Amino acid sequence: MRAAPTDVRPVRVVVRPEITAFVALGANLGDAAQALRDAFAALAGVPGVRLVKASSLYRTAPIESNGPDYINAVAEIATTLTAPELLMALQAIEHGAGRERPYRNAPRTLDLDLLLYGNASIDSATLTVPHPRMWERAFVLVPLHEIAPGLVTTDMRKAVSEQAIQRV
Ligand code: A4P
Ligand code: MG
Repeated sequence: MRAAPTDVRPVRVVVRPEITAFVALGANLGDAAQALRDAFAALAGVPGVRLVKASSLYRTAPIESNGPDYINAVAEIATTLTAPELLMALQAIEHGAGRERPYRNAPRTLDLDLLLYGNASIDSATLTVPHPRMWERAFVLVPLHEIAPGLVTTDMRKAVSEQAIQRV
């Protein structure tokens, strides 16, 4: 008979609840549509992230930016990551897609912005959630409405109806 173990300590396993979050995807350099498809796959591959819904891809005119038209989309995810951990994961995916930041709103190979993280309000040096400009932009509101219609009212969509956007 084996001796009973004398030094067994309880292990505390912390299971974090899943939070629903929304991520905006945008690109206007190189093969932007392919960059967004790859980004959806990369998001789905992040440990602690589950891709719940992917919007269609949309071709959009640059807003306060220059260069070619953008391709934009929105993802709904369920995640056990904290918001800062999620931001780091998004930035790692951007980096992997060759993102450079020569100046503000410069054309980009891939931009991933955290729009909403549960119902959290975050205002730190590196992260503002909800994303402060999301409600002014058709390139966010139209794909967000496609996958989460309850979050975007008709009035919100009317307010951005002058901005050119077309489903790819
Ligand atoms: N940061 C703070 N809050 C967040 C957040 N919620 N999500 C900080 C992501 N990042 C956040 O971001 C700069 C810093 O913002 C990060 O270091 C992070 O700590 P960035 O990605 O380097 O720069 P950015 O994306 O150029 O800045 P920003 O302010 O997010 O730009 P906007 O206002 O989102 O505008 N027109 C079309 N048609 N489609 C577009 O996708 N995008 C922009 C970018 C402009 N015009 C566009 C589009
Ligand atoms: Mg960004």
